[in-house]
Amino acid sequence: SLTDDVDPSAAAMPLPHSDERRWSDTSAYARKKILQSWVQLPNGNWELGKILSTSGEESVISLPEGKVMKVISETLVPANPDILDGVDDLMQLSYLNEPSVLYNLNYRYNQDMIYTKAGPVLVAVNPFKEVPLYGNRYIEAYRKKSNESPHVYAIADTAIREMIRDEVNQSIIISGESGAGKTETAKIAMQYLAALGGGSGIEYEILKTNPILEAFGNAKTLRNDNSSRFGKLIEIHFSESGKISGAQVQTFLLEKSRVVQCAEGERSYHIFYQLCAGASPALREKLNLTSAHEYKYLGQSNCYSINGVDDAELFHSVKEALDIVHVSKEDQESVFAMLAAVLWLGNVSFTVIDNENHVEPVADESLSTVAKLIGCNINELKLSLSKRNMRVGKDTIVQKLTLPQAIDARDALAKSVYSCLFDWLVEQINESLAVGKRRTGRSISILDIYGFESFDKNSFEQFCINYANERLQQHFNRHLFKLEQEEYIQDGIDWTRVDFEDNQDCLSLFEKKPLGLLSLLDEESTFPNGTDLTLANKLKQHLHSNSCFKGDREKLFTVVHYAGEVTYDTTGFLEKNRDLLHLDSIQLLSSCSCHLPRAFASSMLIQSEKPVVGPLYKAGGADSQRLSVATKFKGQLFQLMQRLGNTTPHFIRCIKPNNVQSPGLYEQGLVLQQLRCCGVLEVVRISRSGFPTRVSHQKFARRYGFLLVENIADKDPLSVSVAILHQFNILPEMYQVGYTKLFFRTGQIGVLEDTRNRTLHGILRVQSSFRGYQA
Ligand code: AOV
Ligand code: MG
Repeated sequence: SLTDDVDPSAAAMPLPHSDERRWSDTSAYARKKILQSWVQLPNGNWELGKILSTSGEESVISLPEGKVMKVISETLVPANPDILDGVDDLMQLSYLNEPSVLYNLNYRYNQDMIYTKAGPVLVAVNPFKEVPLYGNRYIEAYRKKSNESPHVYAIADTAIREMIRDEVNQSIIISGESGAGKTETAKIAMQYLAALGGGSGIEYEILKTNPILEAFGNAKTLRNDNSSRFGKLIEIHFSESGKISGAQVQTFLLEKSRVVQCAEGERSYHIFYQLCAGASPALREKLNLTSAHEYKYLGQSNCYSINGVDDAELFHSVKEALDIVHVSKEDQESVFAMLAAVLWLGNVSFTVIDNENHVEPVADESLSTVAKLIGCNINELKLSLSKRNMRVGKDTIVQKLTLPQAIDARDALAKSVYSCLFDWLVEQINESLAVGKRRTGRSISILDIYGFESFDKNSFEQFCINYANERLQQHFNRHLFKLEQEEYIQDGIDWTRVDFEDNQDCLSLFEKKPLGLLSLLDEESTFPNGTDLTLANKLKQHLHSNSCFKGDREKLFTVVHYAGEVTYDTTGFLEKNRDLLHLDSIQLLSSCSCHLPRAFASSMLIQSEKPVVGPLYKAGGADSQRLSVATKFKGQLFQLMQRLGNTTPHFIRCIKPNNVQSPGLYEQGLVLQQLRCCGVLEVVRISRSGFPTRVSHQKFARRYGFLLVENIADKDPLSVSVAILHQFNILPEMYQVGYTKLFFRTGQIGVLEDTRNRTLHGILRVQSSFRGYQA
């Protein structure tokens, strides 16, 4: 049979060290006698072939459907025996190479087994359809460990157990490209945590934050019908008994620009369409609401609905969810009024009033409705959209606005109102979830940020999103490769280095001072005469020699990201980075009779460290202290990384098998590119030859010492540890003894834990029957 011919020692053999960036075990094994092999077809896909004969440098291969091909033997890549088809951990593959990994994931995917372990990392391939893997029956099975196949539930289960066992906060870090399934995965993890840690009812509230945040922070893009346009970290708090005691949501940089403009075929935030479709007649009347088609902000992208999505129905779920997180009916109505105000603002038009092309808003239904909805004087609204107060030295001068300036002022107001509304909602949610306020015990954080994006046209938003993904990728690298290897070396154990792709160079391109992308962007943002073109030129001038940077024509530049090259268009960069707060808008909002706009005005003032007056970025002006958007974001990301750095991370890598959001379609090239760029293959390699579980001698001796038959508990921890290893016949190749810690291969500690649990259980039973006897 085919399997007999495969070298059985292959799996256990350490991989040869090599400078090859990808797989090093292919050619070495290819020369051995193998019957089944991967052949790369001209279209780049791999196909399984049988080697019919080999002579000299060439082999003759038979492919499915009777094709026969002559190929250079060196290009063949060994295939695994059929018996390994669909293994649930890629570490179990005898031949670890790209086509085998691709095949294995595909094999499982075809049977709806979308989860596969890659050593310590869970790989999730997006099914783009409902798969029968979730719900109470499954949760129960994972809780009881009667189902051990890879799953988000299993990851969440490990996180809870390790949180309790090690008394360390945990994090579940989900990454992957846009549309790969991060947000769904985050919800699945939350579902499990809620089921296990539930009881108080707070878990129900936590789950209900999802429909709210998705309605207000997700939108249809060309990549994903439900694309998150903000980053989210939800920290779920547990009491000492392992029950959920509360939670806190932190969000990152919402894409504001979408409120006033989005690309053809995309949509603005879901909630706008939901409101237009689902509002009751009474609410419609109150908000003077019409259909989504009537609003200019929603009309420009020519896309109003999403296949298979009922916006009206979703509006009701959002209202229900708001009830559950204790947003009062009155507040909900105010929220909807703000949304309607934003929509109506988009319909405000302007008319020229003098021969210098100054404009003022047309006093029509849109203008009066906005004034009514936010509760302000219509004349003040009109003024704030036609004039701007500027401070020059000690004097205030009034500048009349031209049409582009007025449109800017109008859109800026709409964007601020929406983003303040989003932040306000997050605040309400947090107040509702902060049960008891007192934070005892431990937490599990789930991170779901917007995935890496590359469109035909990429702007400031993609620039920030992709920068965030670089940071996250480094966290992944650092944890799984660098720290791992450094720890082995520090503890003096045998270890051959595995090379991995470091993205430090790209991060430095962003972060280096003073000549990095962010610094140069900020510098140009403070120059009164800076334009998007001068920014592009400046970047090219200073960064042209950087290997991660490529200049391009006019306003374009390209960054070589870990996940691929992205060309950015600097159009709008400066404005979006400055994110001007117009004093007039803030004043207007603070004069409103409704409480929400007033709350927005004060939060806008708090956000800016200095009082906001006129254009903020006068050279040397007092207001240039205000942080730019990019710098603030960078600060948030650093904080995030620090927080995650204090947790035990569990990584989930979501993979998008096709670009058309379609079930059953598995494109090899697309999957391979994602596996490559996020280092999943190297993770398997390092884990297979590595020792992922490590315990200090003390801890090990303390935990398992009582299992020893021979009483040597008074000996030093190292001797106790070694005695335990011997008593349990742990094979020498399965562990290494370091100076301070013991290192184990995957799965080894499980054997010991089982014995420990069984023994403890036995002891408890003996004790309770003893008590029974006394009574
Ligand atoms: P993302 O979060 O990674 O993209 P989503 O989690 O929104 O991606 O997933 C995109 C779509 O894929 C979902 O709307 C579902 O239709 C489908 N999907 C994903 N995971 C599953 C699953 N486990 N079962 C069934 N369908 C699934 V972005 O937010 O764009 O980076 O910014
Ligand atoms: Mg998402």
